Amino acid sequence: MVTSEHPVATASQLDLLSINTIRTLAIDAVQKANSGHPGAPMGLAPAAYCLWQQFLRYDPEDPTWPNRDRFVLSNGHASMLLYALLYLAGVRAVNAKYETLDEPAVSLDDIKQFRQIDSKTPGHPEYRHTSGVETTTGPLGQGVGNSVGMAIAGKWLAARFNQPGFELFDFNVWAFCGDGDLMEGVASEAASLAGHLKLGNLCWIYDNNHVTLDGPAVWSFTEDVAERFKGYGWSVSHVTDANDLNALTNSYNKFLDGKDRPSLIVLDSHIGYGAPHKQDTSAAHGEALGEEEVRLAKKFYGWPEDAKFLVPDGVREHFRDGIGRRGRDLREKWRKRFNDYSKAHPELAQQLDRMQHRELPQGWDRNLPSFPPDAKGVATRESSGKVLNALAQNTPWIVGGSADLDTSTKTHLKFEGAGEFQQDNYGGRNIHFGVRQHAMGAIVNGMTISKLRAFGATFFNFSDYMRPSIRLAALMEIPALFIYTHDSIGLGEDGPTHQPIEQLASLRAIPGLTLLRPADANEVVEAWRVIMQLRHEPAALVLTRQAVPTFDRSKYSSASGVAKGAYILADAPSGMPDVILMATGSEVYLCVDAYEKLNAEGIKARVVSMPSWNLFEHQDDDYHEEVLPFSVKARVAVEQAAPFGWSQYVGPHGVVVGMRSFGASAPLKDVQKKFGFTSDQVVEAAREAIARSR
Ligand SMILES: Cc1ncc(C[n+]2csc(CCOP(=O)(O)OP(=O)(O)O)c2C)c(N)n1
Ligand SMILES: [Mg+2]
Repeated sequence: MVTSEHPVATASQLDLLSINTIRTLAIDAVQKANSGHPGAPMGLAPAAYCLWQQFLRYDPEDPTWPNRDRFVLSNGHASMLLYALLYLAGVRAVNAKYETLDEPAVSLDDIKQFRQIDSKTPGHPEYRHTSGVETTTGPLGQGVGNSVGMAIAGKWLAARFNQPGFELFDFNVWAFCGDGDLMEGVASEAASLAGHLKLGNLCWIYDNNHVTLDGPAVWSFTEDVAERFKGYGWSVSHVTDANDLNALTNSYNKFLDGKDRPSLIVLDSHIGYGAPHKQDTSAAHGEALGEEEVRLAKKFYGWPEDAKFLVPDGVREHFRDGIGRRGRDLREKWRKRFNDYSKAHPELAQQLDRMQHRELPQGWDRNLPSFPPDAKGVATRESSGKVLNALAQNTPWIVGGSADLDTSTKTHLKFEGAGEFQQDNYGGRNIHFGVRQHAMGAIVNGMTISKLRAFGATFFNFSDYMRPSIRLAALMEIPALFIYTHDSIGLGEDGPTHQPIEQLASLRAIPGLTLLRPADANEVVEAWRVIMQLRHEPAALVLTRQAVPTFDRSKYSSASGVAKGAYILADAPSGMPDVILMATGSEVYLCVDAYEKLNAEGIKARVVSMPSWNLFEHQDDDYHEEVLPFSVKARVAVEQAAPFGWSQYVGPHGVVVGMRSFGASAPLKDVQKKFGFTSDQVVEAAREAIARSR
């Protein structure tokens, strides 16, 4: 057997055989697909093998065991590393009901189908698509961001559920990352918060291989990463040879011995072969090696040069005896402990069970406020804060916070015992994310994956700062919750830097994201009802800074229509309307005012409140026809935002009263007048639409 120039001195033959199996599976899969990144899996195989085989507390037979260690591959382009591990460790598949199946998460055939349509082995690891993948990675920096959320969740779960004699939660979160991850701002934000919170259950393993896609990392990345992380309050250790299993073992042990702060292990490695003189460029540049290079690589590893997808006898058994046996023992002990716990603490055990299945506790909607008609009304951020506080008392695993805007977003949980999540109070329900929107998004995702109902809040305009994480929440089909206040030019004096324009259109374009912009306090209640019952979709709740009237629901229809995304709020006294006025959020009352004025003039109008386009799209054709009859061509849409997208509802004769420019800094009334958001303007638009449709 040939070893590298930096021989794995203490490696047993089986260790090396296993490591090279991971490497050659990655090489062969990428070569067959003629696409992908073989270099990172080749370089990282020893570190990953050592972690999985010796340290990871993970039972391949039960991949959703709540106290399993989490393994995050933040450098998702190294996906074949993860697929090889899932296959070799024999991780089983889990179905949509969270039932473990008698089939592998990834088979050898799946590996042969790397990057092919409908395979279990897509280009980058996808949560929910492939069992055992703890989070979707690929957009660099997100995975390590998620890992901080998982570590927060681990601390929170321990604080809430561990009882004397019952240590239910003590899992660790291990994340692999590369230069790209550590260059991304989201990783820095997340690391800064993790250091502040002293998350000692978190370990990042940094593949310091000195290259990125374009070439040497020094072209753009020369800072002292170790010093930077020390500055964040992390413990930093160094492994100077990524093939040295002893050194790897020591560094992992050092992390486990520490635990008073997060750990960064800087792993000096060589992309590709794993040996300095053999650093090949193609692997570093994210391409298949090519047939000739594949043969050379195999020769270098002492592998049969013509063998493809070779898994030598004994390798899978070796994993079974290592991670498999250790994981099963730990998990069986835990299950037994949980059984006893269920008897001693039945209520807590039931809560855990519900959480794990993304179910709500009984009485989750107890004591929700309802709001009497009020012409002056209340800002939807205010009513939402009341509803959130009621809901969070009923559902103990609602945990979240804002990016330093609690007093503005009204998302602080104020009831007795809610508490602040801090390094000395990991049971707190209020998380202070600091001014770190992007990390907040990634962290909320990580907490949500860990089965908390996590939320993050900021001004709507700053949703731009976290869009990549919102998008991933939608892709992962997780019920992460994003609360956005100050939702339009209606915020007034802060001006155009803070006034969202295109954000509604932009978030509506994300597939699977449920966006709700309620019109009044009672719509807020209904919006929250919808949100709480989401299990596999993220939600964005978009709220006003300014007061909006609370509609008289004895005069207009019930707010329960929110669940259908759009509903007739006020209708023409008899028969078909001459014109339909549609709006969301704070513009609905302008339509109601206009409706009354038009009625007085004998023009039959209908008002459609449309808090959620995508919920409306989920309704059937009959409902669409009921709310927006095809025959009514005169239609007006009113929204203090870019008109982009409204044409699908107003049609060719319709008029959109929207924003065609950025806003302006001025008191609310002046801004609304300047940009034409008055009920008289809506009446004008209605006349125009009627004229156009004739
Ligand atoms: C946010 C983001 N930007 C760009 C890319 C494209 N990309 C994939 S790998 C890579 C290079 C990353 O370098 P490094 O993390 O050092 O990985 P290595 O090549 O060393 O495995 C880039 C730019 C990406 N996946 N995500
Ligand atoms: Mg690199």
